[in-house]
Amino acid sequence: MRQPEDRLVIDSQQHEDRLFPPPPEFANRARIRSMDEYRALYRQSVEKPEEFWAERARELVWTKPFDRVLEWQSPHAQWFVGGQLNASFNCLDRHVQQGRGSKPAIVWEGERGEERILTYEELLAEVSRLANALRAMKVRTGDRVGIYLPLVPEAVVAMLACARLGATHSVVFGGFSAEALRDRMEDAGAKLLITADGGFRKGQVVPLKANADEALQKLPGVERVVVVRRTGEKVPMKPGRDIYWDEAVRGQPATCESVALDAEHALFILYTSGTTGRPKGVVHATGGYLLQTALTTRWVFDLREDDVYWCTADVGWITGHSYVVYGPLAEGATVVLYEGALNHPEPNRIWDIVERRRVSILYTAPTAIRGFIKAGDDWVKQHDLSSLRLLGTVGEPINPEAWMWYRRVVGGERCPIVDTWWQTETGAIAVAPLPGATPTKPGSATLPLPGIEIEIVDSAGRPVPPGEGGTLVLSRPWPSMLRTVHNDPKRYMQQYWSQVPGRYFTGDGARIDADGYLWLMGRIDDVINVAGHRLGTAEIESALARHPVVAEAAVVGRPDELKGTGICAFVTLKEGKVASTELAAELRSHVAKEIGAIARPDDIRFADALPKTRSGKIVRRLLRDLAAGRESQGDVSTLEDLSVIAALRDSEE
Ligand code: 7RM
Repeated sequence: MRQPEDRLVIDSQQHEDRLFPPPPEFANRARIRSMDEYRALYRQSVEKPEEFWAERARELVWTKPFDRVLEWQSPHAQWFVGGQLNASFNCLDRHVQQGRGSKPAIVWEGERGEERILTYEELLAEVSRLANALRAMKVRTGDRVGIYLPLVPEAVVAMLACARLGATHSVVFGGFSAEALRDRMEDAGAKLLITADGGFRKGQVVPLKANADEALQKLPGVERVVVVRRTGEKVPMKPGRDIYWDEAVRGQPATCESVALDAEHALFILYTSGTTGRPKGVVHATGGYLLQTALTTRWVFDLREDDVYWCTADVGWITGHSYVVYGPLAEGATVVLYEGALNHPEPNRIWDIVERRRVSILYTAPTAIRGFIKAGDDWVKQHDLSSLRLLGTVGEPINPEAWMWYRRVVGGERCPIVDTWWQTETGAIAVAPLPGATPTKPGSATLPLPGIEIEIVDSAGRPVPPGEGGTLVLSRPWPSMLRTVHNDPKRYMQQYWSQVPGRYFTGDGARIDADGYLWLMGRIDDVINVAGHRLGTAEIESALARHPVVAEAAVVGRPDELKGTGICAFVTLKEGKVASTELAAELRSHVAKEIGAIARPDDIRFADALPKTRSGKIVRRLLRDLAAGRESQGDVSTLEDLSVIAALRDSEE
């Protein structure tokens, strides 16, 4: 196991001693108001975990109460065994029945400025209509449904309609390619796909339907395709397979009884990159996931009835699942949904939305924050941001400079910042400050939330002393943990529970300081975090290797001012193929086409050979050093003579 010492560590994290206690005005009104309260809650959660979770789980609406809280046969957990509930009911009907029907659930804004507001009552009606339509198309409890949509209200409606029927949804981010979509739909065994004629992104049309058609060419298992009209462009519709959303729901009743599902029923599968070329289908279970996303939304965002809450993530990522859809809707929040790029048409689009919608809670990514810093403070200062009361970040470590800027320029030194650490696999936020209780340190995700136990271990799995770096592991099961890897239970075991036996392996390097605060230091596996999104280097390598001129490729991350990590690909060409700037450009587009634009390499560096160990493993550490050392791409048409390094390495071993 590689240790974090050979990873980039933001130096200033090491010496950060600024401490920001919660502002008293905030703490006085907060849901959790003091460290004493946090500690008491935490203690209860680890000393009597079953009581702790059971008490809170009873706040959800169960059609059948659970018999047992937890069945733990490491590494397999079952939560709320015997209980039945429905996530869509808990996110919608419950609030309508409690008299919040006319409260806005979704405040949507299109990139071109269009607006749609759906109250809880209206959202419930839309979800019910689609659920009825899906049922009419033979979608049954347990079937898988693919969702490949732009960030329009229909994306949320589609997820909740699936949840209503107990069809397991698998959302694929609209920025992914046809190939990526096909792989995921195939692995998930999807029966139906919900997509759109297109989407808008930075003024351009994203051809979602064309991608879907390409993906489905060799996927007869996907029997039906529902198409949202978004761009209004004419797209080919395959008779018998394709139907427009509006036609599918026409005449369908606006009520649809929700299906009572076992707590362990698979709510969704979400694919995430791992250390191999094949993404993993992370499976989440209904009861535990819903409970923990709801509770963490309440605790970490201190959510109140009158908040206007905006998490800028796309529903194609786990952050969108947990903190755009399930967590906030289970809590009855008003959620802002924005279709486009945060800096389109100008760098102030995000601040314009905050001002006009009176956003009170803003949750975004460090990469976005660094982009705003680069655009300049003036874009922010044009706007009245006094509605904001809380700021959050997620996706990657935030450098203290960016944290301080976020606090000062966006938060007016008035808003607490919650730096939230979690993963697709954890389902919900695991480590974060409680804004009314926890004093924050810029760059630290601070302390574990109730129910989460963290440890830092060395390569032998032994706990390290405070302050020392190691691997972050979670030491007990939690309700929203992943249940398995779809179609690959072995991988679930190997990837998460074998590296440190009995502990959940996060893949992150970290240290815990003398105050117990957690400092993340980046991935220690071959996963890179580009602009807050996880990419497997192996995935990019296989994409490159599929290009006819490529003999071999090795992909590493290197520091990038905006994206946190940039992608650098070392490529050796087949005999007789000649490196050139044009070829580099072609390879970059090739990867974007194979995976999606987020995976497009920043640098292509042609090499005559790749440095390898005797056993044939590419020495990535060397390549990382090389990639970090020379920032400029320079003339990519020349071959780098890496055979020397390769030879050097060989003689060392
Ligand atoms: C929510 C999400 C997970 C990986 C994780 C980390 C990194 C996420 C933080 C962070 C430092 C944070 N899910 N990460 N949040 N690193 N501080 N607050 O991003 O599955 O896509 O990625 O992201 O490396 O393992 S994810």
